[in-house]
Amino acid sequence: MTTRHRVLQKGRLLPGLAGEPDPAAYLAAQGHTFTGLVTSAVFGADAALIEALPSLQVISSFGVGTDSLDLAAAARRGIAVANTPDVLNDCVADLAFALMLDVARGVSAADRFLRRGEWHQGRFRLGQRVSGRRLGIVGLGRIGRTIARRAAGFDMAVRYHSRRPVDGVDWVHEPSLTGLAEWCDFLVVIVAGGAGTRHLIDIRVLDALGPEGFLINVARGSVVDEAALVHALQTGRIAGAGLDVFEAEPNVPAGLLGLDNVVLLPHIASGTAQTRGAMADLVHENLRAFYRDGRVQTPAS
Ligand code: NAP
Ligand code: 8YV
Repeated sequence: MTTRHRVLQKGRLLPGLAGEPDPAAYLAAQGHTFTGLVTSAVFGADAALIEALPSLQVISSFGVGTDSLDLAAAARRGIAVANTPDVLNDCVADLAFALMLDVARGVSAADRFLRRGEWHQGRFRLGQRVSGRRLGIVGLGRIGRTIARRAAGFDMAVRYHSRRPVDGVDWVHEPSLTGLAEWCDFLVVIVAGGAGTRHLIDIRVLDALGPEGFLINVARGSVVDEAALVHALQTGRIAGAGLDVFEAEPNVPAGLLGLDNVVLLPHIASGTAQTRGAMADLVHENLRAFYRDGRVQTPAS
């Protein structure tokens, strides 16, 4: 006999909880009927939602970041939690390089210059070289290592900072984050978000990066002290920034919008048809594995 499972989608992957006119009333009436929850790194699953689903057994999240999932609340109830690691490494790493090249060479700024007709009045300003420069990576996890491998193709010297040196890699571990920022030309942030990394990139790190250094953030907005960053960019304390993520998405500080030394993207690092398709497949596979074997394929930790 086959068992039917009811799976609630937190966000609008297909019509889901977000499409309900009164989500709270819907959960009060129907919450007990769901054994699974599909959500995403952006939509998350907080303790209140988990509590509103008393029969919940499995959460399958679209995305690798777990900062928006209350893992402790899920663990207390013995709920299995899955995310989608690895399948997005390449596209996130590609976008880190897109931001590096764009902000240093002024790709978006030059495009705006041309469209404004300013080429008729003179040449676009000189950019900064990317290849052959120094790349500092904050967080040498799955995506950080993929970024480091890409750097070989650009003849870049690579060092990284994480709480512990990573076994089996040749890149130099820098135990001090400000030391890494002082050393590098491009500081790429790709650590996990959440309380443990909140404002890891603060004014001290930005000052260590200095007026010739570029900050790239493809991790989480919470990792960077955004007010300090805006000030550093406005006053030339760093050269520029490429940002895919912000502290209060989709709100972007007004102070950034008028600056030509920043490239601003709406959280698109994993956003290719191929990668989002692979992430969706893994969300589905995690649910199937759980309902079939009682275990998800890629548990979130
Ligand atoms: P991962 O394999 O878990 O790597 C995370 C790295 O962060 C680890 O190397 C860890 O090393 C380091 N880290 C954690 N806390 C740290 C701290 N306090 N100081 C320094 N390093 C710290 O994760 P991943 O798959 O590479 O993904 C990384 C993050 O990227 C995700 O959590 C997500 O938030 C973000 N992301 C963003 C997008 C986007 O669309 N922009 C897409 C995918 C992922 P130690 O534990 O040794 O310190
Ligand atoms: C996605 C992400 O943008 O994987 C993550 O942690 O932030 C991104 O891949 C997100 O999951 C899509 O909702």
